[in-house]
Amino acid sequence: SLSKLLIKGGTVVNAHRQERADVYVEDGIIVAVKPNIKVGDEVTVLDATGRYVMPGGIDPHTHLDAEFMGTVAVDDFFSGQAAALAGGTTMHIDFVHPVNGSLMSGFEAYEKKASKSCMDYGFHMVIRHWDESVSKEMEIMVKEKGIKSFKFFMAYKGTFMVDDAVLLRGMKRCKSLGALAMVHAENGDAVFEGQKRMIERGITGPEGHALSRPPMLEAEATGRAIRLASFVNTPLYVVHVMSIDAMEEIAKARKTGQKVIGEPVVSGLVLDDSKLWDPDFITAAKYVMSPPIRESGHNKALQAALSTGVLQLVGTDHCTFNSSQKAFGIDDFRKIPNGVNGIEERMHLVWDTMVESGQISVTDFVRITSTECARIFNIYPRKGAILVGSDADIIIFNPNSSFEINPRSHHSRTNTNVYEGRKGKGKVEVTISRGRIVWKDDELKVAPGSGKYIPMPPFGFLFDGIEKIDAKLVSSFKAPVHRFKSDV
Ligand code: DUC
Ligand code: ZN
Ligand code: ZN
Ligand code: ZN
Repeated sequence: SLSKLLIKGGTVVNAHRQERADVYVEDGIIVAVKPNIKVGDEVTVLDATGRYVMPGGIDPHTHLDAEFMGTVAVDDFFSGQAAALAGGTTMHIDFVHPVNGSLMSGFEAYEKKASKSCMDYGFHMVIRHWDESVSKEMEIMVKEKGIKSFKFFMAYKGTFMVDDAVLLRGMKRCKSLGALAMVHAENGDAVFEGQKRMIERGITGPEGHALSRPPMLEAEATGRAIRLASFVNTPLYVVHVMSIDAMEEIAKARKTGQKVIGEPVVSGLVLDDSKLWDPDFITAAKYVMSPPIRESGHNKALQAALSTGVLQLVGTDHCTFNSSQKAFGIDDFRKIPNGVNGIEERMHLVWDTMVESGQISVTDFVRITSTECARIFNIYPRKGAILVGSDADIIIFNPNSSFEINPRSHHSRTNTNVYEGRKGKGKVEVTISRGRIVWKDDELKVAPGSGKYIPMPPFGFLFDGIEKIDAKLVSSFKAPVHRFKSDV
């Protein structure tokens, strides 16, 4: 059935400007953005007076239902996405792992995991080894499956880690396919040595996690990946930039004009490593992720880098484990499943940390939480914008209300929320996912199977400036208003 929705009286914010306008939605698509839209009785009207009307968040970095370190992350595609929607995020991009070396088997396994989705999602693909079949399958992923980004782990020796030879070949293949190479940048050999050193010294607790893999190892791998990408002459996306040291490598490369994208994650922006020294094991183990959350000071510097554009978009690395899983590492920090939550908290924490603190504008907020991600993965302006023809993934945000993070009322399945007790200004009051009101009055209304896979189209405008993009796309974008006619 044709659903009609009017969002009235708010301030519409896009990455390129904000304006007083109403937003009219039909059948999941934005069909009008202008002041004083008049509608009939059959239309659901939401009052957004005094509120911002913004594109729903897009989280570029999540691990839902992920098999990792001998266990499985507790948030699957339904619970993780429900949590996301309650926090104003309407799309995420997850990492597909190959199965038995096959990218296609991995893709099919993830299609299955994602069949219970309640919001839209996309995929990156992890490359773990190299041979002819991987090279061939990469082409199939790009041309037939809508995957345009491939991630290489430079750490996790013995499981995910690839060496420089694989990384180089992978980067070359990305270049030839017009795909984007991504790296988890830590020197995995040195981390392995560092971990052994800690255990030999009797440091078996979570603090050993931080001590075994210092910022210099993140900086080394970041710099190495940047130079290899330069050698191959292909763009590079560095996931979860956690330290000043790694950020400076990115800043240096970008200054020379190299195409390097840096993604900080919420934990790196707002937390510090002090909890890793908590005498209570579980309290400390909750905070174990890789690269580690750094000493106080790195967070502020990453915020500054985000505000000046050295880093461009915010992810979460949402990968949640319950305390019973974190307890696997009670005698040895190397066995603590790595990962923290964030998919539900990202929008509020970025608002509070970056906008409320005066470091960035409201339009910048939209850019770093949504538009930039859509642009990098070439789904803008279908996603990441409130424009005629865009998908109706929209939030109504009240800057004068407030949020408080409470693991008893959060929507993730995890019992290890690292943001417990945090509060601040601003609240996502309504979330709309392709025209459906899924979050309102603190209530979720989500249905498994309602989310759609969003394939990434071939790159066209990648790495142009945002202003240029908008001028170009706003004038040339044909509104696909009837795209879902067949569903009606
Ligand atoms: N780091 C984490 O903390 N969790 C998932 C994967 C990763 O690289
Ligand atoms: Zn193989
Ligand atoms: Zn990683
Ligand atoms: Zn990750």
